[in-house]
Amino acid sequence: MTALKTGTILRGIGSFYTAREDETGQDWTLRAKKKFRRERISPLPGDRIQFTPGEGEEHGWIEEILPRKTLCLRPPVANVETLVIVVAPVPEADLLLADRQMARAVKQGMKILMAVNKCDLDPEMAEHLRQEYAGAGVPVFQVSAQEGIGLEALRGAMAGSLCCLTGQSGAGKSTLLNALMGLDLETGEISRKIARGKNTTRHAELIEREGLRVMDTAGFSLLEPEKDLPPEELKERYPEFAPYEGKCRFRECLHDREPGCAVAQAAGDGQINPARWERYRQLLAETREVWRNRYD
Ligand SMILES: Nc1nc2c(ncn2[C@@H]2O[C@H](COP(=O)(O)OP(=O)(O)O)[C@@H](O)[C@H]2O)c(=O)[nH]1
Ligand SMILES: [Mg+2]
Ligand SMILES: [Zn+2]
Repeated sequence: MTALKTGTILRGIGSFYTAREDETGQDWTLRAKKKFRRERISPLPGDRIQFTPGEGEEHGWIEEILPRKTLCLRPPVANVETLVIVVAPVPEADLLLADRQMARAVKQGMKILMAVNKCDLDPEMAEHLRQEYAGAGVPVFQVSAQEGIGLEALRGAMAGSLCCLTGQSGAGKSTLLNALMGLDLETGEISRKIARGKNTTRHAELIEREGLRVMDTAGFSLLEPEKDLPPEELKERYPEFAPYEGKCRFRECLHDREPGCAVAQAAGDGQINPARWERYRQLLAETREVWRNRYD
């Protein structure tokens, strides 16, 4: 009986997984024990596991999947610790989308960074967003993946944490990953081909390089519709509201436009960024709508 090893799953192709052993950094080919299928658990990239290594050319076995710290569903990946939201002047930044993703990440206890890419096209944008997100405690990095500007600072903030980049198509995520990690991912409209037999489905893969650990996902969205989010829980995902909790006239205040709302007041005074509050109200309206229709 070989001793169990611990490691992290980098990727899965069909029923085969590649995992990197903690102790040696060696990569192993593994399959999942049958019990996982019975338990309806699929090993995911990012999963921390215990495994029995195979001997020679034989594959080994995944024996245990350790508890997940976070779970993203589209595509499914485990244990992402830091969400890097990439926005750019072109295509025009959708901050409602950014806020929605941020709220999901806050819920899971992820750290959030914002990378404002293509600063060569608009040198003002990052400073503007820095003000907008200061209250939320989100660090904003001005970068140009193409011109190689600001990459060291962003790399420093990402180091040591399992990161995932998200953002609108065309914001420059692939270009940024290439620049940060010295990779050669395809950018632009051409989809990335995965040269493994017929399997050309886009997948997720944990890449460790240059001191960074990044979950490379083609078209990561994190946006599994949240059918079970009670409207009153949305506000808990806005760190800048926290100092005002309990200060509204009504205890059950949703910080929409209720009389005596301390958050609305703070947004009016500029203590809370008014644009963030307005977008919160849009997301609140959406959340209420989904909640009302949750049994449909
Ligand atoms: N001007 C400028 N263009 C960039 C920059 N970064 C990426 N791009 C371009 O933006 C387009 C989309 O980039 P891509 O990395 O494929 O975006 P993705 O869809 O988010 O992965 C490509 O044509 C890139 O060359 C940048 O810093 N400045
Ligand atoms: Mg891309
Ligand atoms: Zn209120």
